[in-house]
Order: sequence, then structure tokens, then C-alpha cells
Amino acid sequence: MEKTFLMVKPDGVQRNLIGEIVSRFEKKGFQLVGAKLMSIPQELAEKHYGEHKERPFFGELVEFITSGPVFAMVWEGENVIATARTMMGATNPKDSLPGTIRGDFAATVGKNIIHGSDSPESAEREIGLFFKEEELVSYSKLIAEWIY
Ligand code: DAT
Ligand code: MG
Repeated sequence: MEKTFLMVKPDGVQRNLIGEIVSRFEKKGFQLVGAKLMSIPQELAEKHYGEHKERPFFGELVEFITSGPVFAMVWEGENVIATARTMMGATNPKDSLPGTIRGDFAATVGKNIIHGSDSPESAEREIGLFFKEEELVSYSKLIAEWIY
């Protein structure tokens, strides 16, 4: 089953949105397989956002993501990578639709509440950066029969 890396960013944690965000993915039918509240070390932040190294906002981005605790998660489900991106909404909250997480809770691109992997390759890479294999839990739920 497909897995993705999702993370409530420091603004989402400070704004008490962990429960709201977890709840949305649970209700959708996805399964939580790993989660932890953590502070991101500088080096991990730079690796995680490595694709944006040359962008003018890279420094601010790393500073922001290390500015307070984040809630890192791995979720599992059919098409969870793309579906989670849809549920998150557009990167810039000025474009994200109501009903999406960023559309409902974020106002600026610099503080847009949530991170989600954008492809199978980035999901694998990001899960590997943030979680050890033994931190991910494989289990089945009876309700899966009513989703799949
Ligand atoms: P996403 O988080 O939707 O995958 P991204 O990978 O393009 O978006 O960018 C990573 C983060 O960088 C994004 O969530 C917020 C920040 N960011 C992106 N574009 C920005 C910009 N033009 N100015 C400031 N921050 C930006
Ligand atoms: Mg991205």
C-alpha cells in the first residue's frame, strides 16, 4: 500500500491544528503508520528542503521549519500521496480552495501549516529522512473492508 510523509509545520502546531489535521486524514480513510512530535535539526531541514536550495526563500524556509516543534507523520492508503496533496490545497494559500487544509487555515505561503510529499520518489526519500524502519507500524483494521 502507498505511503506518504505528512508534517504539521511549526505554525500548525502552535495554532493547535494537530488534531484537526490528523482527524481529516483519519476520516478520509487513510491509516496512520507512524507519528512523532519533534524539533527538526538544521541539517535535516536543509536536506528535507534540498530541492529549494537555490531559491531566494530557502533561508527563511529553513529558519521557519526549525523555529518550533513539528508533528511528523507517515500515512498509508490507496493513492495517499496525490490525495493528501489535494486535501492540503495549493502551496500558496491565496490559491488554495476552501475545504482544503491550507484553504481553511492558512493565509500566507510562508506559513502554510502542512507539508506533504509530492511524488512517490519524494515520499520514499522523506519517510527515510524522518523515520527509522522500526518506527513505522504495520497493522490492519477491520474497517479497511468498508473502504477498499
Ligand atoms: P509545497 O509545500 O506545496 O510542496 P514547495 O515544495 O514548492 O511547496 O515549497 C516548499 C515550501 O516553501 C512551501 O510550503 C512554502 C515555501 N515557499 C514556496 N514558495 C515560496 C515563495 N515563493 N515564497 C516563500 N516561501 C515559499
Ligand atoms: Mg514540496
